[in-house]
Amino acid sequence: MVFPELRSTENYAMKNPAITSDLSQLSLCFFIKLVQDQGDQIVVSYASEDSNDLTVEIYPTRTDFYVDFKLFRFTSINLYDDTWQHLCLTWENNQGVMKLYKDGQFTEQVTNHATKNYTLKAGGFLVLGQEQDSIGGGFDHNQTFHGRLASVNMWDKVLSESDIAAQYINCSVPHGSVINWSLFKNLTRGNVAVEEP
Ligand SMILES: [Ca+2]
Repeated sequence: MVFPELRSTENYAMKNPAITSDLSQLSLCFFIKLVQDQGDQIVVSYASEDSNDLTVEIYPTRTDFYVDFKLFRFTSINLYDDTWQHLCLTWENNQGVMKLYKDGQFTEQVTNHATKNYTLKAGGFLVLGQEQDSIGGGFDHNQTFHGRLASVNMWDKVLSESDIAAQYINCSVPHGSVINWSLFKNLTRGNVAVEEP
């Protein structure tokens, strides 16, 4: 899926409702290819009536994930190298721990105790390529994604490192139990292009 260089709030993919039951843990995985760019880019945002439940925001020198507006900041990876890279994040609400895996390998973990016992609410909007200031809208030109995405999938559990490594090594990704990439091909808007592999 190709998000064009010319930033526009018209370019995105959206699924609603995206999650059918509340989540106390999750894994979100995708392949991403980025060229050098200024500022921040939103890869994924999930918003329900209660909150901006999940946001993935990439900056040139860091990658920020939010659960319920609570920040998990990762500084160990640089994604702006114009190659395909595989990212997985896992989060659970027992300890509020998020783990990041890059190219199938565990990379870094961050704990935010403020997310303990939080659950992502079902029935919200999941958007690829834009950040939602309101549910399903309120997009900001400056937070638009520019790059390529593939195999965006989400599960309602914390995947093991070996599960994640297999996704990367095999390049064949099982369908996510919560978000299934194959459905997104028909949910693009604007000038987002779908390329068959
Ligand atoms: Ca915003």
